[in-house]
Amino acid sequence: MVDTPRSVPSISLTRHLIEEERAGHIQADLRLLIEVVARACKSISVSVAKGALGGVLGEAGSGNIQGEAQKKLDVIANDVLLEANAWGGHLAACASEEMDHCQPIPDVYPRGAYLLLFDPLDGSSNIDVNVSVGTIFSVLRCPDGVTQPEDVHFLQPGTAQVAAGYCIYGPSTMLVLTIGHGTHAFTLDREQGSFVLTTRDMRVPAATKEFAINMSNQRHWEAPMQDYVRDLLAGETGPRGKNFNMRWIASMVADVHRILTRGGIFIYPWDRKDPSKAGKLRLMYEANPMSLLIEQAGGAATDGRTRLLDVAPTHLHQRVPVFLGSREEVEAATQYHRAHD
Ligand code: AHM
Ligand code: MG
Repeated sequence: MVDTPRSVPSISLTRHLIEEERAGHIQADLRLLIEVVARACKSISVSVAKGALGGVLGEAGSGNIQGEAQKKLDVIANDVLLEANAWGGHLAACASEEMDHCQPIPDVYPRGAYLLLFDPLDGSSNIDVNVSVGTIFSVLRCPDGVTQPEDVHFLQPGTAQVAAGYCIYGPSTMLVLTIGHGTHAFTLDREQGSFVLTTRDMRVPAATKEFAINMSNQRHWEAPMQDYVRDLLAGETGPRGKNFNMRWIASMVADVHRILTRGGIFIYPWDRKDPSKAGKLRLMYEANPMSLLIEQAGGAATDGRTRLLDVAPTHLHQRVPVFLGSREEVEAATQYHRAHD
């Protein structure tokens, strides 16, 4: 029989954030903003869980700015996040992977001090096959004196994020959050309707024998990437001296969650297929929030050459190569690229 300890009082997300406020790590308006995002994620979790019974599967019949077909749940999740965050008074504007431009908070509501960015439903290709998907979010400060926020005001490096996180809709729904003081995981208690702290201070092991990559793109990679993966696949008699295992869920949220839990390296590299030759993932909605979460858990994140959090964005929907996870492995992959330049 499994012994479930009940003596430790459970710490809700609300209590955790209040304790962080008392410790001087977060201001009250940011705390309330995070609570609103968490509430929106609970609502998205309900829609995702209904699946075919909720009539939420399949295509929406529309496309986003990157020319990708939107799923019904992409649109539903985007609307839930916009609606939940419109009236709280903590935000100046939202930007989403699913919208061409940022959306300022409507004039009928007070505007707050923050900018919120999100990928409302990451891993959309997995929605219809009942595999984990998620919501990724990032919070920036609205620059001082800006009353009418525009896209340009979001173009801040990842180091400027004041909070970042994701919610994974898997066998259980979990919120993983950082406000710059560690990365913490909360599990949704469906009976109570609240997120409960289940892992304080997640740590990514420094070394790993597991990598995550879509190998079908191999022929589109640049030379140092080809060399790096060739050496991983060579196993213990090759230059890396160990046997690597591979995992690829095709939901970044799920792959990063595995890495935060047991280590590994996640890679979406430079890719000749993409017109900007950057790869697939978006700097502002995916790479930056995930990089902050990983760094706060002791891991590393680069674009193959430089630290991702230092990249100065030039446009809202910019794509970047992504290498993140166990510190020693990210350094090894980055070294292959630097040595080649
Ligand atoms: P999405 O935000 O449109 O869902 O796309 C991002 C997803 C990531 O979650 C995942 O890592 C990647 O795309 C998978 O790409 P591919 O289908 O090329 O393997
Ligand atoms: Mg995505």
